[in-house]
Amino acid sequence: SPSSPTTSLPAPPSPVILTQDELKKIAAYKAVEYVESGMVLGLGTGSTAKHAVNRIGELLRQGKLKNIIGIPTSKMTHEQAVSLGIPLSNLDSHPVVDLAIDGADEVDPYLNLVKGRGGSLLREKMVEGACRKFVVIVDESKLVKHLGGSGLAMPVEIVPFCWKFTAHRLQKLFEEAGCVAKLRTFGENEEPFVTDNKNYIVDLYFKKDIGNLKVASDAILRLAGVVEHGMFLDMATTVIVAGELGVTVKNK
Ligand code: ABF
Repeated sequence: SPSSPTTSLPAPPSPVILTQDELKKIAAYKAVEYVESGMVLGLGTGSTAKHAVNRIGELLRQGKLKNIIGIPTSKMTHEQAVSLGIPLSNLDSHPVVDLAIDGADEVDPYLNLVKGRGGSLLREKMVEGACRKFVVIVDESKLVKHLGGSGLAMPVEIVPFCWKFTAHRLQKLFEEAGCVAKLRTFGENEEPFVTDNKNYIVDLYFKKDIGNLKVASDAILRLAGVVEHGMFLDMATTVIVAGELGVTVKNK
């Protein structure tokens, strides 16, 4: 009988658990579907964008994409694109970019972003600010309610000259939000991390909500010594989120 303890039923399919890197790749491949032959393309930086750049290289090699011109957002992506044979240019020669694809560290419900934990925020902001369409690719761990509210770094690129002074002023600016400003370092000797533009990065950590993002952005940019910050407000036109339950495409 069906209730007999000896009845053996086929085992249910075991759920496929995707790694974070597999989710990043899924989002990246989906974004590359927006790429058309002849486009000037902003090429992002980071472990998610890397998959998109690889895919573009692959489609070029297969002849499925033609006449692409890439504008890399970092020296690292420049090297990756060169190794894949993607023809490259820059904003001086191609000031209008058709489409940029890049990762992000945080995405809020209005598609505002925090970027720059990878250290490339200045070139990313220049390239992505010049594009007609900016597609952001993330796994679902990057979704937040409020930018800077995740207890993780809000990066600010500053000039090395008197960096302690600038870091202190940044911290003071957000005193009410319990801000702590830390110079980004690397290695055992805690050498300052130096960006592609030979600047430093100060990471801001907040204990409380920083309030109106536009106001915060303007206040940071008004400080002499600041080059750029990692809030990308109202820039993304599409965000592709890969999660365990599938891919979601959010449009502005
Ligand atoms: C870059 O890569 C950044 O602006 C952001 O800091 C980072 C996201 O990294 P990952 O895709 O490796 O999580 O786009």
